[in-house]
Amino acid sequence: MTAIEINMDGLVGPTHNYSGLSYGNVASLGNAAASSNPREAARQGIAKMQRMHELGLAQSVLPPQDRPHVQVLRKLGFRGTDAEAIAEAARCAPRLLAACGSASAMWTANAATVSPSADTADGRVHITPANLVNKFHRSIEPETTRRVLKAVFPDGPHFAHHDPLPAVTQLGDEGAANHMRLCTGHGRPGLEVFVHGRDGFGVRGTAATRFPARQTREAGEAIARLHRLDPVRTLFLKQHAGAIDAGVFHNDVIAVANENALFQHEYAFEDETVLERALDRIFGTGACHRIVVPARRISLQTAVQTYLFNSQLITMPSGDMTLVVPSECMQSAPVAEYLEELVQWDTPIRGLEVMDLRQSMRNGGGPACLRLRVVLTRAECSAMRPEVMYSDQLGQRLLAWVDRHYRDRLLPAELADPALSRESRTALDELSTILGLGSVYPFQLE
Ligand code: SUG
Repeated sequence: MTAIEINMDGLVGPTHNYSGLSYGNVASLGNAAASSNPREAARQGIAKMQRMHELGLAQSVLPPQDRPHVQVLRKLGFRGTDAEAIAEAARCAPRLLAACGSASAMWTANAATVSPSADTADGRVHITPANLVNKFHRSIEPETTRRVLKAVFPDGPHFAHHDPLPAVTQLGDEGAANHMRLCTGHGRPGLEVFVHGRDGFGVRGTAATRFPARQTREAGEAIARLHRLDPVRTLFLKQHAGAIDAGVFHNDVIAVANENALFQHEYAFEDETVLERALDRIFGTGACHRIVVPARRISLQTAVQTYLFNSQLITMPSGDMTLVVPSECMQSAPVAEYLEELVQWDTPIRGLEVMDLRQSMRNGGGPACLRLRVVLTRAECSAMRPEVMYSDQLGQRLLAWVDRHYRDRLLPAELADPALSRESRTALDELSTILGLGSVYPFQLE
């Protein structure tokens, strides 16, 4: 069966700000309290979508979520009108307001895990929104994510939607950021690799001591069962503890796979041999290209600073692969030199694209964080909501929409401004019509 990969990028939301909410994410901590520019952030994201579209790739858009999340503030005891609940939270619990105000849903690599129909026993695309329990500000995303994904991919003969896993730390799930798929063509059965930082139950845990490991082995195992994956073509790999302590809070900060290529750091995984053996067994020796960057060329610290491995690895219409890197990579001499050599070597990676995503990068979100990959056959493509597919025309509409509704400066303290919530809701109401999604936000459903 032939199939294509669609990159679904999250639009940056109107409350994009730097609140230092993600312990273990070096950029988020380092930029805490800095001033952000939501308009520029959204424009940078749209520029990436436009470039992918120009390169001939299938690109689509996922909407931001409504923030501050007033319904969650109410669950935490803040009362009165929306403006009163926000004002009370700002006064007595500003950290809770910051968490409820984060635009973190833009990193759609964490929205869900998606298994293509070629890998599942019932021949449907299986989708499980991530519970994101490790960080409170992210744990409030799955409900709306689920509604949006159901609006885009209607439940039925083509798509199977699952509930997020139970929201407990033993089943911590961060979605596709810890999921890789290797295959010899998007439409052929692949090897699905679930990467975890720790065991949820039992004593094995993780050896990482500085930063928390977000994803558990049990979460990956549950998703593999729900998605009805073939156990022979499913692998559970443990992250290298040293990488987590260096700030690799998701596997996609240290490895990226596309079709038969895997680009990774030497210290991405605890045990390389199990991966090597699985690739040889399933695809035949040498069919998959594993490009392993040694620490003596690029240290873990430089990998985290530049987000080299949070690049998107894409197959171009020509069949060659291109690495879409954040501009920070070109500002680091060892990384820029490595990339210059890489495209000359005999690997599938032949081209480079450099993206300026600095607004998102300052919160630890690079090119790969901003997109959820969905592999679909032609029939599955026709069953999805067409309005979310990116086109030049949609890009122009989105830019005009951003310019109309977004601020060009935001400090975390300004999340207390009740006007921000009103502006955001007006913008999102309009966007849900542009994207043909119907009512997906709590404020539209009340
Ligand atoms: O979960 N940052 C996000 C970045 C997610 C990146 N995604 C992937 N690697 N796939 C996180 O840590 C920071 C928000 C703040 O501090 O205001 C934040 O949530």
